[in-house]
Amino acid sequence: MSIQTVSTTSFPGQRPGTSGLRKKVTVFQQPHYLENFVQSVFDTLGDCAGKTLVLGGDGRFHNREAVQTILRMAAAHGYAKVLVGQGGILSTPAVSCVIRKHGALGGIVLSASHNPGGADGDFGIKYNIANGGPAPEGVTEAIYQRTESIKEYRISDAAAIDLNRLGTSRIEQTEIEVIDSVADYAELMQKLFDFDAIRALFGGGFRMCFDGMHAVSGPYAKAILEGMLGAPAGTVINGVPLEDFGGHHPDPNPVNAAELIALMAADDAPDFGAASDGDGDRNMIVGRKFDVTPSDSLAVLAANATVAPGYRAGLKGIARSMPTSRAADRVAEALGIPAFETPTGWKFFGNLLDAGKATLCGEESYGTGSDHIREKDGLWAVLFWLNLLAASGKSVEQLVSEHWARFGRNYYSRHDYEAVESDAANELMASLRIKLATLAGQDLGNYVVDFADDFEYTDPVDGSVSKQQGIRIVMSNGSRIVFRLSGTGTEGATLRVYLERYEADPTYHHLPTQQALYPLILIAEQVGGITGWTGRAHPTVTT
Ligand code: VG1
Ligand code: CO
Repeated sequence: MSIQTVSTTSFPGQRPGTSGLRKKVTVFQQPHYLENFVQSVFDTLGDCAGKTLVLGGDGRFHNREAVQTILRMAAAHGYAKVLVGQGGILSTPAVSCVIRKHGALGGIVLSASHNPGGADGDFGIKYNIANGGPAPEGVTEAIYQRTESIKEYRISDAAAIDLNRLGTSRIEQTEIEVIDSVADYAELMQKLFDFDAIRALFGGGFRMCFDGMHAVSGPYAKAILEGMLGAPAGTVINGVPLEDFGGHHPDPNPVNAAELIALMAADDAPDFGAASDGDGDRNMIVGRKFDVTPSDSLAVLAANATVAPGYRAGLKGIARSMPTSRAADRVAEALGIPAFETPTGWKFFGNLLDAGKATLCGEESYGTGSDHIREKDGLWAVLFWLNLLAASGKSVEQLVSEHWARFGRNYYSRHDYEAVESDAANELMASLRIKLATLAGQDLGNYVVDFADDFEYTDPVDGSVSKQQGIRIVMSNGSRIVFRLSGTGTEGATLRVYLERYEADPTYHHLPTQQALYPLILIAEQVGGITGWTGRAHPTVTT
């Protein structure tokens, strides 16, 4: 076996988006495409000699081939060790956990998360740094610059490693250790939550359904829920990861997790339902005939955090992405702790968590997490809810309704217009930007605009500035409309319109969400000219 230097030319458009580089599988299958990006990562990192790399993916189509390629490239770059998940499988939160536990220099996650998989689906790659979190913008930008001028990459010509067998082997001088995909992660969860209380809950006949959506979290959920916590066999459905996720979007929202939603709406529904996404970092929480919005989930967990042993000392602060509802801010205020508002994408939470400024973080896109790792964490959120249900003896609906009664309710919905024409989407945003200066003080429907801007974030730890992170129109009563273009899609553009209305009065806490937001929906259409630009009368997905 020997190390080869291979000539290559750059591919356009290898700039990571909200969460890594995502393209069609067919794009990644082009010779040198993956190698160019990985070489650019290694070049950006500099000397990897003596260091450890963590490697794994969500098991989607092309995962195993990509793992073998990256192992041979890591060996050519002198890594002392690569920890790779068995079968090439590691969830995003597990990668973060393993990086931290083993003091690795970083890790590579192979996933396009909630995007569909299979030969015609999407593939993706993301680099995480030594704190276990997604590389910050400075690093992803440097990687991108490198991909633009790349001329060669280095790779060992060694034979493929057996990824199914646990244990150690070598490529060149590099030790390759195939690790149990679940063990380190499960050990961490045990430290954070009251497993005895949750075991007792299941022992008392509590019923749950966890929908793995044929994605990566199935094995984790089975090992922890059915294995360690004694939930009955069959609690986890769609628990075997498939290369095409059974043909579905592995995206845990009421539209894509329709099977779980239907189950939870039945008269004999289980007490608790949950689902996770392609790479295991998202979570959806469902009660009996009752869906919980991710923004509310964050707020409820924050308000009750001290029930879990890992959070008994209380929270240092709460961070949410800008489009996420402000329900969590009200909890932070009541607790007398700081609330942070960051751009979309988990990479913006890393500095706050490292600096001890925030303990819990969340995004409206079914992402919740804490300082236990540096990624959002689907199963963690599910275990947190289980801990809360066990400690309180209340139902999901009761917990959320009582939360609203105490803090008020932030009605919330996201309207997505998927695969619209990119130019039209950009023009819609540009035309909104032109209007920004004159919106403040204007009457829109029954609302008066308090302020309107293009969200800009200055990181309170390193001072880095991120501009144009979403257009927000904030009304004088706190209601908001936010317009943003997605940074994770692979086809055209996706326009996201986020709608939020605060309601203090419990008499009005049980309206249908779309009805409660209807006046804001009309204003969003009027101000944004959505139908005119996109040609769509309705969103493709409403969550
Ligand atoms: C979406 C979500 C964002 C999330 C990102 C990655 O990004 O809105 O909140 O962090 O996906 O999630 P965008 O740019 O498409 O709006 V995941 O589960 O793909 O790692
Ligand atoms: Co994900």
